[in-house]
Amino acid sequence: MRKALITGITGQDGSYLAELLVAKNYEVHGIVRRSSTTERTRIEHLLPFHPGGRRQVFLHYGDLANSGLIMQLIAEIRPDEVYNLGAQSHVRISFDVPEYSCDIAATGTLRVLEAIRAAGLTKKCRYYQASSSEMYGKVQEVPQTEMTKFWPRSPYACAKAFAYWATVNYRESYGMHASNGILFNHESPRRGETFVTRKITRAATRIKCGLQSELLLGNLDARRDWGYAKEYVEVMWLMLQQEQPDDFVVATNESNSVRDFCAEAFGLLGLDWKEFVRYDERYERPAEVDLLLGNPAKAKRILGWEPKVRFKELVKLMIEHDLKLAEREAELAEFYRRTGREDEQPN
Ligand code: NAP
Ligand code: G4F
Repeated sequence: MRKALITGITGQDGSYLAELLVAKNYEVHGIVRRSSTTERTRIEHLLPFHPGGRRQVFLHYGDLANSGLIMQLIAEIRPDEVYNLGAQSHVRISFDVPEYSCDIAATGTLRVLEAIRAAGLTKKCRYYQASSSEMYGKVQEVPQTEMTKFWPRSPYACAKAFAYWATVNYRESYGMHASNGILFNHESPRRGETFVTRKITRAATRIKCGLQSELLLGNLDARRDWGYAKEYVEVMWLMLQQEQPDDFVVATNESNSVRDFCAEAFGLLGLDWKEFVRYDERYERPAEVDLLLGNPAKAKRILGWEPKVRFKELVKLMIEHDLKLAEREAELAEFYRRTGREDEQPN
């Protein structure tokens, strides 16, 4: 049984990747942070205590800020594959907490790479780095490929550029099988609710169910290459199965604006987005990434991977999921209203 270690296992991508590796019969280890709630909604169904869960998934307390623990865990687990997905991954928030964002995404990456080296695993352990299209920032060519120059526009993107080059450096210096997946935006019903796509699908469906009256957004002109997260984690695994480590753009080669996303999402519910969306400058960023469009030709040629779920289908699957969620919320709110117990309604 091959062993994989995932940092960021509780996140959107970590949860899909854990599912994929469990299905491939890996022993999956994940690093989790202590928090005041023990809810791990995205991965609960995979844990041993869950009916139908597996004894294949093991969680360990740790933090990418804590090099001693990272070293200890990697030395103990001796994984065949490490997927480094942990990060403060919100670009807007990285302007508020720049030092922390860089500590986790940049130095955290170095901590993991060093831990693999210190454990004497450079020849045994394969490494995947969650690099980001945000590194292209003020884009120097359209579409972006593996050869396009980076021009990062946020503390998050600067940190990811460092992590990208650290990964290349460990490959070149120590012969490690270390690869970068330069993933363009990928979304799903598991996407965090403050990223723009999920913010829109949650709001549109809650508005449809009478739970919310408006949606506050920042820049509607920004264009992103949005794909489906569940498909994107397959590439992470494929990259580590290659004989040679390498870096790959993972994208759909289709770009839409935030405005397009609003129109599609509200339209699916029979609503006109212009009636509900209001501008709020708090959601603007000090420096914006205006346009991302990725060319995944190399991933297709070498890994045989290409995206299947396109923009409209992605919006639809997120809307369908969030509509069920909003309908349940509306039923619950109605129950508490009917029974005169509004104050007791759980958050
Ligand atoms: P996400 O949902 O925000 O998940 C981030 C994960 O990192 C969570 O499990 C989080 O744990 C963990 N984490 C945060 N700080 C940590 C720390 N100090 N120590 C250990 N773990 C920590 O992000 P995602 O969308 O799944 O993305 C996964 C990775 O791909 C990230 O590195 C992201 O930057 C990168 N990426 C994402 C996209 C995208 O479009 N989704 C595109 C390109 C690259 P908690 O649950 O405890 O917060
Ligand atoms: O959904 P977003 O917050 O994603 P962003 O900044 O592109 O970052 C995501 O994708 C990256 C890959 O390129 C990842 F590396 C990163 O970890 C993350 O997963 O914002 C998308 C666009 C931006 O241009 C933003 O200015 O939407 C615009 N936007 C407009 N109003 C908004 C809002 N973004 C958010 N989060 N909230 C708004 O109200």
